Amino acid sequence: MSILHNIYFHSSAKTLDTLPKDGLPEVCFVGRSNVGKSTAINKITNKKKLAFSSKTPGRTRLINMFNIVEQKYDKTIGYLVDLPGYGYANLSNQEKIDFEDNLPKYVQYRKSLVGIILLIDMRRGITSLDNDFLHLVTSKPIIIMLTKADKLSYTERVISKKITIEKLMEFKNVTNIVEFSATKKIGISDASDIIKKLIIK
Ligand SMILES: Nc1nc2c(ncn2[C@@H]2O[C@H](COP(=O)(O)OP(=O)(O)OP(=O)(O)O)[C@@H](O)[C@H]2O)c(=O)[nH]1
Ligand SMILES: [Mg+2]
Repeated sequence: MSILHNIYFHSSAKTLDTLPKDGLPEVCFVGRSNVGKSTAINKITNKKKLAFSSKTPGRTRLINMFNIVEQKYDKTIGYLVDLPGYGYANLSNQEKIDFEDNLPKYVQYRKSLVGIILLIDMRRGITSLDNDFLHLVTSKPIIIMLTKADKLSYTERVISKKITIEKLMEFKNVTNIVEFSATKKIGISDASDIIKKLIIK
């Protein structure tokens, strides 16, 4: 069994000061609203409803932490973190302020953040918000997960991946690009291996 399967809901935070103390390594999932962050967490951890996903954008509103437990010693060894998506228009003003303030701070200053999974809808490619995000975070490893690969034909996937790779050349901290499909189970083990290596250094 993958160590990422032994995972539990730990806590939800609205603001950064209510997150658990900086400590054990954590890997977060970021990207546009509806891109598939919560779904990817469920697939990678082999759970149905660990993170809540939804057809409607804006499902995840809080910073949700899930703790990975090392079975032998029954000890938490790290966290996966599900974040609200960016680009969701229907947030209240306060939520917008909270999020626009929190996300940059979290990804730039959270010391225990050892890696960022940036999810990009393979049909859309890198959007301007994704581009802004990539320019913001230059000091942490970023893994690109190209989601909803099942919605494209083989040829479309090849083209989309090629364009994305070209656009990512300038970002030296992008370490991997993984095609992913929750429905067709593409890329789950590749993504899991990368995350495991980040958590267990
Ligand atoms: N076809 C297909 N649908 C997917 C895939 N991944 C996610 N979805 C669907 O996309 C929708 C959004 O998924 P979520 O996981 O809730 O997206 P999210 O990025 O967490 O969204 P927010 O919490 O709003 O930021 C749901 O209807 C999922 O079932 C995939 O790989 N293929
Ligand atoms: Mg979500």
